[in-house]
Amino acid sequence: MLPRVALETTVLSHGLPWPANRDLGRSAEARVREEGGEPCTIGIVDGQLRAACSQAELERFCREEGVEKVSLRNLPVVMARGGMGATTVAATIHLAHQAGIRVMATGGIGGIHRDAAGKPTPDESADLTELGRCPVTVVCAGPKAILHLEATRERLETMGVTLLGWQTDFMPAFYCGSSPHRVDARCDTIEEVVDIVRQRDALDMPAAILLTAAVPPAWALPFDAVEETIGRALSDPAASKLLPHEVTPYLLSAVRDTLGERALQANVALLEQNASLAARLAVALER
Ligand code: PSU
Ligand code: MN
Repeated sequence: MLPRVALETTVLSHGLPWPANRDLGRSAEARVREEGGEPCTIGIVDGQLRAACSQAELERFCREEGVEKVSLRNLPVVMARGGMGATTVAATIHLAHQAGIRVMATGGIGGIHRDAAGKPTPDESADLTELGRCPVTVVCAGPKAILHLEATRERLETMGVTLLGWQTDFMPAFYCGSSPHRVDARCDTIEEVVDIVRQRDALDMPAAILLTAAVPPAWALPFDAVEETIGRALSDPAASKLLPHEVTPYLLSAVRDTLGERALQANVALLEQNASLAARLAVALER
C-alpha cells in the first residue's frame, strides 16, 4: 500500500466556490500521487464513512446543496441519519487516525475567533481540541487569517500541539505569509520533521504535530488589505445573525468578494503546496 495522505471535504463544500472546489479536489489528489502517495479524501456519503472518495463522490461534495459541515459534535448525527457530511479538520483527523492514516493536508486550521473589536470570542473551533488528542501530523498554512491568531497560538501550546515551521521561524497566517508568532521549531528538511514525528510516536504523546508552510510568496495577500476586509465583514450586521459554524465560510467569502481572484488563487496555491508537502512526509515516514 502506498503511504496515504488524508484530505478534507469541508474545504470543497464550504470553503471554495464551484468549479474551483472541483479543480482543487482533483489537483490536491494529483499532487499527492506525484510525490508517491495515495490521496484519501475523507467525507460522509449518504451516512457512510468514505476514507477515500471516488471522483464521482468528490464531485457531489463540490456541487450538491445541503451537504452538512461536519465537525465532531454532529458527526454521529449525520452518519445515523444517512446524510452527506463534509468533514472539517477535526472530523477528518479523527477518522483518518482511526483508519491508520498518519498525515493530513489542509489549508488553514480553525481556531479561536475574534469580534469586530479584535477581542477573542467564545467561538472556538473543535479543530483545536481534536488536534490536542489525535497523534497525526497536519500540514497546513497555519490558522486561518480570519481568527484571533495570538489566542489560537497560545491554545495550541496549551493543548500540547507541536508547532513546526517549514523553512520559517514564524507561524504562517493562511493567505498572509507570516504572523509575528514564533513556531516551536523550524524544519528545513523532511528528515528533520520525520525525526520529530518519530519521537512523538515513541513517547506515545497524544497530540498532533502541525507542520506549517507559508503560502508561496508570489500568491501571498497583503496583510493590511485582508485585515481591513475582515474587520468590515465582522462589523456588518449580517455577521451577528450567523450561526457559529457559518462564520468561517462567511469570512472567507468576504475576503474573496473584496480581493477577488487573488484570494482564491492564494487559497488554492497553499492547499496544493500542502498536499505535496504532506505526501513527501508520508513517504518519508514509511522509509
Ligand atoms: N482550509 C481552507 N478552507 C477551509 C478550511 C480549511 O483553506 O474552509 C475548513 C477546515 O475544514 C477547517 C474549517 O476545519 O475550515 C474550520 O471551520 P470552523 O472555524 O467553523 O471550525
Ligand atoms: Mn466555530
